[in-house]
Amino acid sequence: MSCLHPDLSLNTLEPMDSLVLYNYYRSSTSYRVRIALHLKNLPFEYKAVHLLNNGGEQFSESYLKINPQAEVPTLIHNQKMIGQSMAIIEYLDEVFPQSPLFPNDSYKKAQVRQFCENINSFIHPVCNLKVLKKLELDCGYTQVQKEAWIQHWSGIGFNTLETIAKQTSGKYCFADQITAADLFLVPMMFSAKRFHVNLDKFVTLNEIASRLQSLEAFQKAHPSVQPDTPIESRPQS
Ligand SMILES: N[C@@H](CCC(=O)N[C@@H](CS)C(=O)NCC(=O)O)C(=O)O
Repeated sequence: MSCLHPDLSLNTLEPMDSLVLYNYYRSSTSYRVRIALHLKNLPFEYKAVHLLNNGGEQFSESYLKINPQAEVPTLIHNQKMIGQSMAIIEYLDEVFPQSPLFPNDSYKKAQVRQFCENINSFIHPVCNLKVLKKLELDCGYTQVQKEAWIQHWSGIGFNTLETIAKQTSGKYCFADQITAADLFLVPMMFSAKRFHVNLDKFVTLNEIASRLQSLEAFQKAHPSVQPDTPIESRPQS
């Protein structure tokens, strides 16, 4: 592991054909990309960006040159930098077509994107660290109030996902093919549980998630086993 220091130099970019992922162990958007990389069997260098240490390493001058939005993940492939997990996943899928993450059929592909966007544009943003910080600093929200906020918005979002998945799922979100929808679902459920969102009533989503979590790529990408996972968040032996 190379842990990112606020003074990270851009001169440390990797040689051609290497993949470098700037990410954080429990970031759900990072987790999505890690699953894609493992499903496609692509080795990558793990660069940890600690979202809390030193005021948040995502705000360091050197990281902002990589990702001006001050967010993880960022993928670097052949010195090309890509932010936004959806853009990264689509890029990986085009450049490394093994284990495709989107159906060929245009309508089915749109349905998978629709599912992903329900997470990417609706559930995830309201749970994001910077939104929670703002609620705390400007509105005096306590941890309990922040969780109530997340539970409210996530509840609406997961209801939509459950309704869709009831119609489209087989073993996974869309029939029996692992798609980007599955890569977005499992990390979002992981994050929701961190904030004590009760997901019990989403029976279809839970069944899909438990099938996915038994797969090696999902296990390797899990936040509990990353190089920067703190000891207290690792599995107890
Ligand atoms: N839509 C973006 C969201 C990225 C994002 O919000 N990442 C979070 C971690 S999950 C982050 O870096 N937050 C930093 C902050 O809020 O300061 C993506 O899919 O990549």
